[in-house]
Amino acid sequence: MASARVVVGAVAGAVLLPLLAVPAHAGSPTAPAVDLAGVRGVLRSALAQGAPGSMARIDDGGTVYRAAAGVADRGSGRAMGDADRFRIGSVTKTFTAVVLLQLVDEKKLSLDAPVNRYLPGLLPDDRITVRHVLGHRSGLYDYTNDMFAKTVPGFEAVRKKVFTPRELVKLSLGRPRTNAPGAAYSYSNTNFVVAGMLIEKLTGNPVRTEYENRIIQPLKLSDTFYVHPGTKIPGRHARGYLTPDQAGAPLVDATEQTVSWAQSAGALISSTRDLNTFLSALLGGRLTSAAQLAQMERWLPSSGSGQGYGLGLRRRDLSCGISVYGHTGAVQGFYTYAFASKDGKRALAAVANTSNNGTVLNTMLRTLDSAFCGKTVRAPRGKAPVERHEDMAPALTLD
Ligand code: REX
Repeated sequence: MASARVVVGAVAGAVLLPLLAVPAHAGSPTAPAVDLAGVRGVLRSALAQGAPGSMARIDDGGTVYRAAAGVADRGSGRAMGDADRFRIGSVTKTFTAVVLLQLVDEKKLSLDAPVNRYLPGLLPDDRITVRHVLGHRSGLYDYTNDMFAKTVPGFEAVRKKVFTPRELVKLSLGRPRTNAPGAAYSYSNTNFVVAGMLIEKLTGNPVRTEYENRIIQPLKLSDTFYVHPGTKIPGRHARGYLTPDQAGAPLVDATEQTVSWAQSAGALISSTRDLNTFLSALLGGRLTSAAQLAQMERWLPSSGSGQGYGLGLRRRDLSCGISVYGHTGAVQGFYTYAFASKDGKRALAAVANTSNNGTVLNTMLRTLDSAFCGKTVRAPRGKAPVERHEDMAPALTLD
């Protein structure tokens, strides 16, 4: 077993603390070395662009790289620490998909069966399958588009609200569907609310119990919680600051909220360590059968070039040609990137404690290049990328 070496590269405000140790690369011998200085530079840029704080952790074989910048709490001025918990937003979708794929392994669910087989009458179209829902190809409208059209008033209107999943689905069904079942990728939180309803119907338990029994406890994710409809983040955590739409308006502390508007689409709380453990376990084949992991990794094109979506799992093709697998998250006050290499041996989780700030979001994306491409971020001209998985699944695009 590889010995664990810890590398701390903490940045408080713009002041660099000294590195305590310089790691040798501990992952696959062919993988580029982690560029921790690059990660720290990205975290500092996010601060300059309006994030109060930012942090990242890379787990590479037995080696841990940590970096943090700025503050976790603007009130007290407490520095961001890489162990601070935070809201992971849509990275929750990967947890939800794993639970459902485990249920497929247990023969309790069929990916190509209509959702209505398990939840009779829920959806207005019997052609919408479980697979369509998990791949954002159902055509179910994303009710959050309307909910958060005005960022701060939209948030304050739901901050303390408790929805039933059926109420959220009803909001979606009040709008036309975006595409015929299976015909196109169209990102929608509605899909993963439906996924949560499937979990509850098939197991007879709340999603919280299933996350705990199937993922949190087996992987010993001691920073990971589903507290819905509770509003607080347990233990030491970063506060999250929502950026208003009006330039120059003060940030809104959004830390406390039910996240009931997202539930199984985005309400989990976690840490960078736990997210790395989770993705390494998933991609390392330790959470589902190989067959179900392969289903999660049947990529179809999603929005934006160099990206694919499987089942609750995103693929991003980096500038050096390496592809990474995981999810992004955006809930009020927090942006998250959680991605791992194909074999799960290297994982990165990076967070900024602000949201509704596209500049910060784009900047934080660059932590992926530093973590997985090292200093070499461009594939040589004319050379094919080293790793690509554009595994079209024709059966999924029937309409
Ligand atoms: C909600 C609005 C965005 C946030 C959303 N979040 O759909 C889900 C998520 C749960 O994490 N999605 C990410 C708000 C992107 C993903 O799947 O990768 N924005 C904010 C507004 C805009 O209110 N008017 O930025 O905090």
